[in-house]
Amino acid sequence: MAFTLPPLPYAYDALQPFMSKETLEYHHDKHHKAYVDKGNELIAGTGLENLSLEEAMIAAFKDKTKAGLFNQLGQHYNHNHFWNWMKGNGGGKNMPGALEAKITSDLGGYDAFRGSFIQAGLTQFGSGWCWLAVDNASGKLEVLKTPNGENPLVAGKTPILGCDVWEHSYYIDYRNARQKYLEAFVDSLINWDYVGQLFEKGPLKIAA
Ligand code: MN3
Repeated sequence: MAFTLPPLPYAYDALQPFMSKETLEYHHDKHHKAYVDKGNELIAGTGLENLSLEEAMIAAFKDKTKAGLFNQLGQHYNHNHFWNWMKGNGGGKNMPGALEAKITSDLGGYDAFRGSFIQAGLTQFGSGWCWLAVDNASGKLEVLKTPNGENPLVAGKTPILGCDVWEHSYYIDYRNARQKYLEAFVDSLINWDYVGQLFEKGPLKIAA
């Protein structure tokens, strides 16, 4: 079953002024589409074609000869969620109560989360992502960063929020000011309802 590019869950201008229509047109229509197309091309003939996206991604991660495929599938997975991790009039502390309580108990509260999430994104050298994830073994929330197309699933953690810190995500709107982009993401864009839904679903354990 071929992977497909999902439509954006909102209008291209819905995240302005924090993320422009131009950024979303390039990022969704060109970059994400390229991951889907290249992923479909590279998965052909590997025997992984009939797995779910998550299963195929983990299998490709474990096979070092499939690093190219892994990065495409990882980026497809990451971007599928990334569009939903944002909304107009989002961000700030307006989140579901159970999630807020968990952030307080595991991370020391919203301000500590905000600081460490932005710091993780800022200190990811080169392209990658910063994350809020649940460790499947301990059940605790963690803030972490990953390079390129990687994500917390490959380390036995369930991502519930992620921010793309590849330059294509912010260069049109913020030029090289990654910190300003990360601050805008946290303060004005996070769709906490979607983060809360993933939190309530609990650990995602992929058999592979
Ligand atoms: Mn991207």
